Amino acid sequence: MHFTKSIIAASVVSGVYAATHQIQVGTGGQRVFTPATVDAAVGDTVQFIWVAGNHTVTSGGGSSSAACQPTAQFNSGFLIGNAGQTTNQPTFSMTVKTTAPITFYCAQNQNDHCQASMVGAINPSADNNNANSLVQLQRQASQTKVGSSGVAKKVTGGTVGKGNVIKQKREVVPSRLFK
Ligand SMILES: [Cu+2]
Repeated sequence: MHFTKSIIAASVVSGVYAATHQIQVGTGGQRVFTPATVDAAVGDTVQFIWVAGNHTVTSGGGSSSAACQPTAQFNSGFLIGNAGQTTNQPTFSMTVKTTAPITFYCAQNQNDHCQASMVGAINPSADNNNANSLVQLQRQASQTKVGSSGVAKKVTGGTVGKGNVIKQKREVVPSRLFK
């Protein structure tokens, strides 16, 4: 007896709908990105919005030597969020071009933002032992010397603008594993 199995391949149409993921910078006046990680598809936009304080979002991290040091991928430069304001706040928007982890940190050396684990990732590794997981990014950053965060000079890899805060469904302040 023969059974014929027909396999119907479902094709996923990509690029039809591009989402925008918003990450708050400095929520509650704290040294945090909220959420610290997002999962994004190629073509999606990640918009960082400054809600309080003087911060950067700068590409870097992924190993002990790369923690709190800039790579050429992207950099917002220093922008200042006005605490308590939900409209017309500074933004840095970038288009996601890969599903590989994209890691970043805040280069503010006053009060040691990166060393306080102000780091994050787009499409981080879910494996907590992987260098591109949030846990390891925070660990790497917390172990770097205070005052040693690399400050990138040029704004690159995205666009600085103004925007409105989108209310977040999930927790507002992430739990901190280090510091
Ligand atoms: Cu900061």
